[in-house]
This record gives sequence, C-alpha cells and structure tokens, in this order.
Amino acid sequence: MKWGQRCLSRFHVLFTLGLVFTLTTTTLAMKKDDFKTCAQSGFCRRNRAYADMVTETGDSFQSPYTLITDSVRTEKSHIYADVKNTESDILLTLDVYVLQDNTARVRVNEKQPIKPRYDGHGKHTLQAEPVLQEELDKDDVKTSPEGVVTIIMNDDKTRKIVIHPNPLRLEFLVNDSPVISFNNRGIFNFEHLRTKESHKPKMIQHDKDSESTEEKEAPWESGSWEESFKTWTDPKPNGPESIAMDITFHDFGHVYGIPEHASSLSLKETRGGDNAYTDPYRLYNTDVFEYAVDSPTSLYGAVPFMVAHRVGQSAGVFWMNPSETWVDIVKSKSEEKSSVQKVLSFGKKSNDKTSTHTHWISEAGVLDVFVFFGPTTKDVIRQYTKLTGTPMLPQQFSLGYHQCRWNYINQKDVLDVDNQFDEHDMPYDVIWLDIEYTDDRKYFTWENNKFPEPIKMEQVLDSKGRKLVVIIDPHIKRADNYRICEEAKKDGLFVKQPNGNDYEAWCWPGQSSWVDFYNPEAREWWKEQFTFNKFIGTQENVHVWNDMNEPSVFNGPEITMQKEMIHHGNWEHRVLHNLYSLLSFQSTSDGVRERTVVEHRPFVLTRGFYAGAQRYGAVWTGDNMADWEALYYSNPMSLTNGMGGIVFTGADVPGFFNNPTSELLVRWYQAAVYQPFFRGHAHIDTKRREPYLVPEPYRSMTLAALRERYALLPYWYTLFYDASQVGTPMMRPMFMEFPDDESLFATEDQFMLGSGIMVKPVTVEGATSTEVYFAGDEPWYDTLTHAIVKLTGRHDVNAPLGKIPAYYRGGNIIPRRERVRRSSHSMKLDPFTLVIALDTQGYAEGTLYVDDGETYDYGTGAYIHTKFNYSNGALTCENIHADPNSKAAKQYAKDMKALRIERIHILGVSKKPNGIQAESNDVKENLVFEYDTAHAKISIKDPKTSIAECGWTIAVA
Ligand code: NBV
Repeated sequence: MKWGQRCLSRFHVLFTLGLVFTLTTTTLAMKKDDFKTCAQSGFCRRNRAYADMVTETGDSFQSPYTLITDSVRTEKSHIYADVKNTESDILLTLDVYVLQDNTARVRVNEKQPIKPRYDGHGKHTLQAEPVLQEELDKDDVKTSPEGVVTIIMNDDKTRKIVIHPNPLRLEFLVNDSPVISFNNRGIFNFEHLRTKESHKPKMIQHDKDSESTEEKEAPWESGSWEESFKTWTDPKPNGPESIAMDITFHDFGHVYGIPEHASSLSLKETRGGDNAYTDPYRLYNTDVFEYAVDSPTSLYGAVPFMVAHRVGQSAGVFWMNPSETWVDIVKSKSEEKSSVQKVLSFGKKSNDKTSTHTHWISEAGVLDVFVFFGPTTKDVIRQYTKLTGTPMLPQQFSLGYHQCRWNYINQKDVLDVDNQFDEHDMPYDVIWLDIEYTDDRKYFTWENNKFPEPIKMEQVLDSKGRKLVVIIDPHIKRADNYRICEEAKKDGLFVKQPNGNDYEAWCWPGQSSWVDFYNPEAREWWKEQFTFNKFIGTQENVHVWNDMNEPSVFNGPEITMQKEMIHHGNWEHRVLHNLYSLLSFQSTSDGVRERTVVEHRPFVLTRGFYAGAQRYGAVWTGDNMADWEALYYSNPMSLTNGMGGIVFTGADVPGFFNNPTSELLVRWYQAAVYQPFFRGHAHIDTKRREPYLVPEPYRSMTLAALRERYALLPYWYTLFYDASQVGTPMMRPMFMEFPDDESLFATEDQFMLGSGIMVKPVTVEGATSTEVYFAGDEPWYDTLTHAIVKLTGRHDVNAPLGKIPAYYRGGNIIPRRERVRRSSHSMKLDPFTLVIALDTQGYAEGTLYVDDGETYDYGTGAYIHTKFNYSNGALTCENIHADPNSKAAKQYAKDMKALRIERIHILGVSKKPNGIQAESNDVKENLVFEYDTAHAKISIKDPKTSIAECGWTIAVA
C-alpha cells in the first residue's frame, strides 16, 4: 500500500475501537513472512544474482572496475586514485588511508554523482576522526610498471596493502601473504546514481524459441525503482544505489561478529555447505516478534564488524554503513602445499586450508571499510573500539541484579516487590517500570492514579541505595495538551513524510510521530526532557530504558519506518536506518548524564543499536522465549555482541514470553551470573516470577546465584574498567583466551569471564552433568568447592541443579566481596576476599580497580588500580594507577586507605605451610590461617592489608 492509503489492518481496527490497552501477544503475533528475504529485497537480489553470474562465468569473467593508474597520488598516509567502471564509464574515487595501530581505511564514492550520496555516517559512528599514521616515506608507496601499487604500512615491512589495477583488487598482506582481499572474486558492484530515463537495466539472453534467442531485462532487475513488499510500495525516487564488495579472509575457517542475530558464535555459511542458512545474515534493525533462534534474520541491532581468527592471526573488517545490509558467507578449501608436501603427495590434495569468502551488500551510501590487522583478536577489538569508542564505564550498581516486569502496576506494587527482596535476603539494585507507568503511553508523564507520588517511591528506594529505571520510547503520541508532542510539532522535530508533513503511524500510544534524532536540534531538545524540572517525578536515582527504537512501527513495512520518510538534511530514512537507534540511545544517555550539575554516569538500556552503541550504555537481546533453547542462545548472542564492541549485554532472565519452569529459572539465573547485564524481565501475560516467589529448593538455588553475582562484583567492575580502556569484552569466547587451540574456535556453550574464570552454563532440561572442555595446561579450580581440577580436554562433570560449572583458571587472582548485602551500594566499603588460583609454577596475578562507582572523578585520577602478584610463596601488590602521583590519585588512596583484604584463599598449595607472615614497613606479624589438605588450600583470615596502599608482603613459609 502506498503511503497515505492505509487499509484497515488488525492494528487499525484495534486503535479505532480504542482498544490500545488490550494489545497483547495474540494481537501482535508477527510471522516470519512479515520480514523480507534477500530475494524480496531488490538490491540484495540484484547483487546476489550478480555474484551468481560471476561465479557461473568462471575464469572468463572480468570485473569492469579498473584503476586509472596515472591518477594515483599520495598525500601523507593517504593514497587516492580514480577507478573506472568500464561498462558504464562511470568514474569512482578510491581513497586508501593508512591509520595508526595496524588499521587501514578504504573508501569508494562516485566522482561526479548527479547528487551527493549519503556520507554523513562517520561523525555519528566514529568517536573521533581516525588518526593517520605518520607520513609514509617515498619508498613506502611504489607502483610497478604494470600499475600495481604497493603500500608498506609499518617500519618492519610486515604489513602491506597492494592495489591491483585491472581489474581493481585490493590485498592486505601480513608477511607477504594475503590475509584479506577485496574484489578477488570480482563481485564488487557500485550502483551509480542515475535518472529513471537514463537507467539501462541489465539484459540477459533468453531462448525465444528452440532456434533463436533474444535479450530481455534480467528478472532480478525488477524493483530497481519502485519496489513492493506485501501491501507496501517503496517509491524509491532515487532508484538503485547499492554498493557491494566481496571480502575474502584467506585461510580463516572461522569468522565472528556482525551482531545482532540469534545465531552461532562462529558464523555459518549462507550459500551452500553443511548446515548452511539459505539467506545472508541481515543487518537491518527490526522488531521481530517471538524471534526464531538459529537464524540469520536481522534483529533489533546491527554492527557491521566482523572478526576472523586462525592460529597465529586474527583480522577484522568494519563495513561502516547504516543502511540495510546483507552479508553472505561461503567457505572454501584452499589447497596450499609446500614444495616438500608436493613431492610427497605426488599431486594429491593435501594440507587443505579453509578460507572464508564474504559478500557485503548495502542499499545506499558510500563504501567505507576499515581493515584491522590484529594480530590477536583482542588487538582487532582494540583497533575497532579505538575508532568507534570504548565501552562506557557504567555506574557500579548497574552490574548488580535488575528486577523488571511488564508491568509493576502501581507505586505500592513497586515498594512491595522491593520489600520482598529484603524479606528474603536477596540482593538486588534496580527495579524497572515498563510502559504502563505513563499516562496513556505519553512518555515523560506518570499515570497519576497508579503513581501518585513517584518521588516518594524513589526516595524509599534511594534510602536502600536502590534505583528505578523507567521506559521512554521514541514514538510520541499525537495528542493535544501533551507538551512533548506540541513542542516537537511546533519546532519541526519529527521525522517527515516526503510531502513535508510529520510522519504519523501507529505504535503503543495509538497515532504517533517519531522524533527525528538525526536532527541535532531534536537531539538537544530530547536531552533537555530528562532534566528534573521537565521530567517531573524523577530524581537522581532514576535511569532510563529505550525500547522500540529500531524504530518499531506497528503498521510500517517490516514493522518499521518506510524508507522514503525524510530526516533532517533531506535524507531518506533508507540511508541511515540503523543509525536511528544509535542516535536515540545517544541523546537519551547524554540527557541523563547532563541533567545534574555534577555529572553522574548515566545508565540507559537500549534495544536498538548500531556500531558505537557501547559508548552510551547497555543492550539486551529483546523479546526471547522462556525456554531452554533461548537460554542456550543467550550465550552465543551475548558473546557475539561482545565481539562487536557491545560488551554490556544480556538477555531477559529467564525468558520474556511464557512461563518458565522453576528448573529453567534456576539455570537461567545461574548463567546470568556470568553474563554482563543481568535483568529479570517478563511479558505482561506471564505469571509473577520474582526470584523470591519460586518454591524451595529452587529459591535457595536462585539466591545462591544472586549472591555469587554480588560476590563477583569487584571482578566484574575491574573487567569493565579494562573494557573501557581497550575494548576487550568481559564475557569472552574461549578462543580469545586460548587462541591456538583450534578445537575451541567454534565453542559457544562455554566461555571465559575475563581471563580468570571459565563457565559452562547448563542449558539442558533435567541435566545432572555436563561436558566441559578444560583448555590449556594450567590447573582449574571449582569456584564453589575450590577443589583442583587437573583435567585437560573434554570431560563430563557433575552439575546437579544448584551447581554452576564454573572454574578459576590457574595463574589468576580474583577479587571478591563476600559479605551478604541488600544492594551493591551497601557493599561500597566492604573488605575484599582474594582467591589466588595457582598455576603449575605456583604463580598467579590479577588486578583490582576501584572508584566511586558513580561520577567521572576517576577521569581526574580518583581511583585505585592495584595489581596483585603471587610468586615464590609471597603475595605482593603494585600500584598500577596511570598517574599515581596525581593529587586526585593520592587523595583517593588516602580516603580509601581503610579498604582492606579480609580473607585470602590460596588454591593449589600441596603442603601445609609452617607459618604465614605479613610484613609492612618492617613490621612483621604472624597471620592466622587454615590449611585444607583435601583441597590443597590455604585460607588466611584478616591479613590486615590495604588495597589502596601497597608495600606489604604476605609470605607463606
Ligand atoms: O514495553 C513493553 C515491551 C517490553 O516489556 C519488552 O521488553 C520490549 O522488548 N516491549 C518490547 C513492547 C512489546 C512487546 C511485545
């Protein structure tokens, strides 16, 4: 249906009947066919067809793109040239930038487009302008007589970029072997902007009759201008404008990333192969109701960043494009033989290596791709987050447990739930309000009958150090006397229709308009709405949840906004769709941060996201099911988000839709102890399931899981600090810590928390044991019993309900806080427990980061960063603060001097020590300890050592 000619849909009927509040699961059930396949998306279909044609033509195919060799110029570390499409004679510009930290950027645009193509994505996606590497020497860029341009990227000459001219092909080499190539399969395709009149569709030969053939328009060309899907027609006034490139990862059998999909950690093939998907992975932010698992279908967020890993080398690409994007993945065996092998095999195939070939297809914009050379996965992620921003260090409370439900119905309900947690001695930090707290789904208002005194309610929570999170969606009810709507209308802050009127469609409040977050004025205005004198009824312990910001539009195509709608600057929604989520998240996060004179770190949770979202807060995996399969997928999905820089991530516990069994609930809480964002949430139609409501013995098991989460908060916070510095996710795939063990490259059902804890969540109903892969050569220690596990490889371990198979890794020191408290706030001055898990050499190390957990004072140096080291029977510590002599560092250490270690467990000590002595400032003191022979463990009580001041030693004799 065309814009403006809406037909009566089930939504329309409901809304006109005034049944907005009765919308439930059944009325909203969306089907798989609500979403496009590649074949139903014109540009994807055209580019796949092009790829097929290229493959079928084989060696005789020649890509039409050619470098104009005499146009090559170098300026500092920027090489540029023109490229010609020899079929259309259209000229393109090619820019290659050599950036700092083993990174390169490649851009291709039209040289003389009939109007500008969208190229405004970088300033929103990137944290700062990428920094060029120092000027290249004359010898670093060479052109051969055949026109091959070789760029040497670094002093030791190990990394190079080679541009082959005809056809255009780029190779990224490490030690003279290609690691990544662009267009080596020849399916690069850049659809130039054109007028409808000048459009020459691709023609193919077709059999007229048995004797003769004729030319006709290729069937996949349909929809180049006007395109229909179900009852929708996209007018596409600019016609075809897609860009596509094949990117090969040479000798890499595994690629990861490109969240968000409910798929495996190691991405699957999409065009044939074992267990392959039939459609490409799609990156187009959408609200998929009851999404299926094990699928390449797009979900709420999109991060077009992919990492490849093999033994000895990781590499990555970031395809910076916020329009609808599809990624095909194919693997092939590449035969590689050394001369010795050739002789031995007498020409038979040997030493096959797998390469991964990807095909990236975006609907609009320019080609703008970053290549990261690693060499490790952690390096690739650091290189990526240097560009798109490292994750924001959140307030400490947000790492605790969050209790949500659609909906806590009134103020009394909220405070009852809050009380119940205390009555059951269950720790929790945050209670959440879903859409029903608002007056008629008008965001920034309260339903006064249910919440007559929100500030009073917030004060009660605050008195226990707890917080409230309220939902704010980006759709604004069209209503008179609603300030938000009136202001946005008056100031032109809504997304527009092509005819210039406000875009209107349906969402929770009924007829709504959508804030145009692409408009800088709208972003400023939105931010102001979070000030306490505008968002009446909120105070400092209130934080925010952004839902439906894909954006979700009930009566839009694929439940989102029509692509022809218009944003600030006259850009179609098409060109920036995935950016919408990022910008709404950013404005909310900035608003919450700026609402106080002394800024506090905001906590905002978003459902929609795009590359760079890690700068603004947390993400969750949306409306999952309360079933075992969804629990399983919560692990690969969170791991994949982390690989995409989105480290603060988690799934609804224990599944959003339907009622979980008590067993599933326990297993899900246990898994979530080790997943970054830990929130219980439930659909409005489900039974109440707050963790204190489950019957025994499940309740005690859930309580134990929650307490374990709180005990690990110092470790979580320290890992998060590291993430905020270099991007390394807290929750890590096994291969990130064991990069040489190929058997772990596809492992997704167990993972590492930092480098020191390995977890195997149980995701099978009725299981009492589970298989765990014990990697590496160092011992592992059961986190519950502290028993040493001297196993390597795959083994069955006992895992009755109540037991979380989690292990400390020998060689690590893990900081914990073990006093039972009601929230993380009450733990702020609690002493620490150190678990020292010794490796085979009797060595271990670990760090602890502490700051006020709320403000930005750490930026001036008000924090403690301590490294603990255990070797040769002595524990010492070292201040690893970046600027330990700064005024703020010294003052903070002084203020926190009383922060001490109250207990130390040393695991893996085979004989009872004769004595243990603490030594500080030449004063020696014998310490009280116990030795547990069965577990080879020493426990030291009250060593009286500060974590803020080092210079002490604890010696085990
Ligand atoms: O606001 C209601 C829900 C919310 O509880 C959920 O977490 C979001 O993902 N919201 C989606 C809208 C409707 C879901 C059917």
